[in-house]
Amino acid sequence: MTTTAASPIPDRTAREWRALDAAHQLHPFTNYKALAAEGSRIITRADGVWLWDSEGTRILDGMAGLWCVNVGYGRREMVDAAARQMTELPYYNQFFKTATPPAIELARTLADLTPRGLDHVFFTNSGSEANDTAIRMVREYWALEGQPERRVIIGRQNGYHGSTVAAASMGGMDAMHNQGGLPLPDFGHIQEPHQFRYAPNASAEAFGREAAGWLEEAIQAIGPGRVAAFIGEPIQGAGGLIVPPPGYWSEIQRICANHGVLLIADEVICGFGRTGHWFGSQTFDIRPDIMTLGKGLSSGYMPIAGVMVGERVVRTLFELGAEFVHGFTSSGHPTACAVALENISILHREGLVDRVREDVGPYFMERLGTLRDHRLVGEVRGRGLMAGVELVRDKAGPTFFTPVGRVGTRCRDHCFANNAVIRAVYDTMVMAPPLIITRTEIDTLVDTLARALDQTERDLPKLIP
Ligand code: PXG
Repeated sequence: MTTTAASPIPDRTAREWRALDAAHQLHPFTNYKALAAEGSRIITRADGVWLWDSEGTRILDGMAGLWCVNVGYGRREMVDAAARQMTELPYYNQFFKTATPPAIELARTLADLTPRGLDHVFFTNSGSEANDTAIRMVREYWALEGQPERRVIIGRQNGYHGSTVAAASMGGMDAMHNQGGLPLPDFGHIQEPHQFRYAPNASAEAFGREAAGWLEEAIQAIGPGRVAAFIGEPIQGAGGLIVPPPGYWSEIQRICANHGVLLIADEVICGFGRTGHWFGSQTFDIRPDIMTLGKGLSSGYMPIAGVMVGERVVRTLFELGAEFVHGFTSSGHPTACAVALENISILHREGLVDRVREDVGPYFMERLGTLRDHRLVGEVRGRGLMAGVELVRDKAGPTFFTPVGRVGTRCRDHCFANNAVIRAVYDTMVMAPPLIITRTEIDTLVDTLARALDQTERDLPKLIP
């Protein structure tokens, strides 16, 4: 096959792109008036851990896109996998008793890769859809089991499970609940296990037991006969990089088992090596009934996500179920599946997961640890290649900043101005670089954050009255 067509994307100046963007796009999670006034930064290309903008500036991507570009940018093998599959069969669906080889092969691969007992997958296009699917599936499970009143799903404050109406209800983001009348009925939330905020001076073990106990209290308050499932990210990402204290997950597991409540692990961020194992569930020894995947499944090269479903639910769906009336046009999209397969094979071939656990992950945490002495830094926490640096007004106490988020946002802006993408969640600086990052690049990332912290400290009198 020969390709002769010119690129459908014309050459435009940065100014033109910015003007057209403001004129025609509504961005996700964005204040439209503020963005239109400021203009967006136009990212034009990328390689490894580096991005380039339309001015030609090179930027270190400390967030792997949005926690997803695990194998890094510029992978020719991924392009070839997509081109091969698009040439052979660019699209076909999996409705009406049809299937395609890439989807079947990816399903088999995921069954091997994920913890034992999770042997079936339902493909979706996004993490939000995966979580939405999980909601429908657990409620169908309980209906088939003759307990249709078991509908409530318990999540956590500042948990993030996506932006569809149901996934946002299951998440615990107040700002999202405040728009559009969320949460929907039959969702509950418990506090997240954020020790530094809720019990900084307690022992980690005692706090772990206390925080898991909030689930027991919620189940009792709702009524055990009404609770369908509990969902949690092994490490909460978008909610501020909350690493659970020791013993937390084993206690959660015990409480769920005790009440027959299904346990859903949202691995959309933690999956595919981020925490130094293939899945966060392995890092914390969680044995979920259902696991949702996304992001790193294709390293963001194609939109694809999915729900891994364990034996308990699968048996009921097979034996008692009629039709599961749910699915998307692109569930199991062949090109996305081919790219995901190549992505997994790169992770294997290059030993990237082991590298996170044994080499760059510990190095990253060690280098970030040097920031603990900075006047603004209250806590440094993380695992593998995901980390948070929480800023405080005063280390004693600690005393947090009010208003929340202003100092973090300023620090984030300084990071950007110094050409590193680092996120601020409230006043926690959050990083999740591509898994291929080198030690030298980690040094650059941490040095950039250190410089931004100094600049932010100098701004404090203007920021905080
Ligand atoms: N679960 C988790 C744990 C996530 O982090 C989703 C589900 C939803 O996935 P989709 O593919 O529908 O976006 C996510 C997404 C941020 C940020 O600013 C995080 C996400 C998405 C956008 C921004 O940290 N996580």
